[in-house]
Amino acid sequence: MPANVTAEFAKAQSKYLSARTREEKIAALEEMLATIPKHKGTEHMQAEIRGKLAKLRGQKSSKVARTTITISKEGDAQIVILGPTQTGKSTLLAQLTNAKPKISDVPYTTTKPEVGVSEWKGVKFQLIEIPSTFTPSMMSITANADGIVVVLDPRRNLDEQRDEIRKLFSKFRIQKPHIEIIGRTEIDAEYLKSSIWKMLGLIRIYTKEPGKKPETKALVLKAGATVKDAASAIHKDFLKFFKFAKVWGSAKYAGERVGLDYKLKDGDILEIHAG
Ligand SMILES: Nc1nc2c(ncn2[C@@H]2O[C@H](COP(=O)(O)OP(=O)(O)OP(=O)(O)O)[C@@H](O)[C@H]2O)c(=O)[nH]1
Ligand SMILES: [Mg+2]
Repeated sequence: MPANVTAEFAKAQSKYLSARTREEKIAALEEMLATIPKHKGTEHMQAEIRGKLAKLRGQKSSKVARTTITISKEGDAQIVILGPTQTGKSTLLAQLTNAKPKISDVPYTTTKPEVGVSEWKGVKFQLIEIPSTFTPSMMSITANADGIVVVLDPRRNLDEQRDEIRKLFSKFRIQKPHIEIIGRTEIDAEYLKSSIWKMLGLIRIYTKEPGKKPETKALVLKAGATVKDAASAIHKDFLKFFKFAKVWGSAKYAGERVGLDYKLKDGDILEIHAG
């Protein structure tokens, strides 16, 4: 750096060094260019600043691509945990999954997505805590998820926080099933997992073979699915050679015989007879 720069230039340069977003960097570089003493000794540096500016400006068209992050799905559903900072999101993630996120009383402790998997009644949810800075890339994870758990702070006005979340969702065009919970309180894990499941609009079907116990791993289908949907999801031959099925749970009586059109309910046990 040339020794004879002005205080204004030095200030602009320090702004550039601490700039995080593309916009902040551009603004700081423009300021540097405006304040740099224009003489032979700074020509090289002026060119360097112009080069950086051109590069940053040129990135505009690819902005969408660069701000999208995808976390590959694991299990039956991908759920994002978000909310204002210090609401107990990491604590919740650690309570529900195998993840070991950093938990502390320092605001914005979580700075990258924290991922864990939770198993419940034969289904698996992938839970992702995103940082409360809500950057476009983090919000792109939310836009790709199957559902959202919004965690609010009991120490602050709840309606104010709901309003912030509503604005956030509208800014990033997030239209996903979501539930709200109040963080930093004792939350029953069973209750929470069943609420997450209900939010998703999916059903768990436990298939069984005649004379055997039901499978522990659930077959996951969309709400409203029929025996036909279940049969074709298991194996195409099941549908082809279908004779009848027996249902426990939603059926009028345990093990009632039903046909392909029978509408299954969450938690049903299903035995298909084919041959
Ligand atoms: N008393 C009490 N404290 C809690 C509870 N849950 C979280 N905390 C405390 O609240 C602080 C923040 O918890 P985190 O789980 O890190 O909160 P977070 O929402 O992930 O915070 P950031 O990642 O910083 O946004 C920590 O000091 C926790 O120990 C709770 O149920 N009861
Ligand atoms: Mg956290």
